[in-house]
Amino acid sequence: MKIAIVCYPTFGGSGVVATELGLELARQGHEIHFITYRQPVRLALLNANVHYHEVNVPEYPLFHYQPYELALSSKLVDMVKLHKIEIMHVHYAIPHAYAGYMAKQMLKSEGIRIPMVTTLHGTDITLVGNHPHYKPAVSFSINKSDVVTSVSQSLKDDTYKLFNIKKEIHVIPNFIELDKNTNDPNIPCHRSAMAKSEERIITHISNFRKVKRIPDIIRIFYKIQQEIPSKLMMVGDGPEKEKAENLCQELGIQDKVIFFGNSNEIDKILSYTDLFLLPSETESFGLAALEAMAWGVPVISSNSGGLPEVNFEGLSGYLSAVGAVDEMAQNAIKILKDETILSEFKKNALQVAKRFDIKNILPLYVALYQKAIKKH
Ligand code: GMT
Repeated sequence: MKIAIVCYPTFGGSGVVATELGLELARQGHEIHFITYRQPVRLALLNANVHYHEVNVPEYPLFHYQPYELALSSKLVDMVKLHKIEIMHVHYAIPHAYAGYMAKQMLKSEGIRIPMVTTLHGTDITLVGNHPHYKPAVSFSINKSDVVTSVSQSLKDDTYKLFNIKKEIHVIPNFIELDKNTNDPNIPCHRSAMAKSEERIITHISNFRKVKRIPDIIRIFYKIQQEIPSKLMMVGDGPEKEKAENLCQELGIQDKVIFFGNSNEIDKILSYTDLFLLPSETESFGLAALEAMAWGVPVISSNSGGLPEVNFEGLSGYLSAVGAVDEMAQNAIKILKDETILSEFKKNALQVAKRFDIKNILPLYVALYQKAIKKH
């Protein structure tokens, strides 16, 4: 199949999922065209099956807001015609599903019919899309998609609750490529540079937005390090980072917390991590937690949104109510203080992650693509 993938090219989970999906489809022989405003961060190499088309939005002083949707829909029309693309898969409803629908209409007027798959990722529904300024456009473009998928049952339920959706929503969970973690001999372990051998390593990775409850992470770690020699790796960047750095100073733990900023070395960091923290206010799935589990890292998370579909209580880690910092710290200590318990959790985290192997998930998307193309 010739497939256009529209996504955000940033470090966010939706862009990562879209990129990894496209790369795996390309490995299976499909022709993939990524269409976005910058080369996606996880897209290192382009080849005969992997193409990237940049959406350019010319700056024009008349416009207070530059019209990205317009440029994206025009680019989609041009690329579909040029490369004879058979299906569009847009990740994140805003504004991708809207631009995709416009592209479909323009192509239809030229006699070209192409189906559109929209994957809902979370914040496009629960935080941003639900805002009255966007809601009618988001509802409309979801209802006009040929196929709609969501990354968890929880997000599916939220979508039906928050919008007037008439379409069936297919739940296709996010995935990880497990082979990469076990087979890559080129990942050197720099554990010794980060922590002493007797110290446990605890990690958080996110875009440091409010929804991630960054201060909770610092406070959980504060309690852990009082009982267990440990270091905290804070990976990512965003509006809450400075506040977190200040809180570490305030609590006197600045020497035990390393702020990495955005990193392309997630695999290296996870390879020596002992515990992952994700106490988010809401999380449609929690891809970062799954990526940690794929490295055999247990997870302490909140129990909100789709997290219980990924992190299994008492097996891959523990889940607590949002904001239950004390309980989360106690559970973390329970896992970390005993070598046997820790290695059992590590083993189980990897076992749970295996359920989300890309090899199991990819056929679900392929089947939906084939059905949609056939129907058109
Ligand atoms: O977590 C974020 O803020 C980024 C956001 C995104 O759109 O990239 O992540 C969402 O999509 C990810 C991939 O499907 C999910 O794993 C995240 O749980 C989801 N974030 C939220 O629901 C807050």
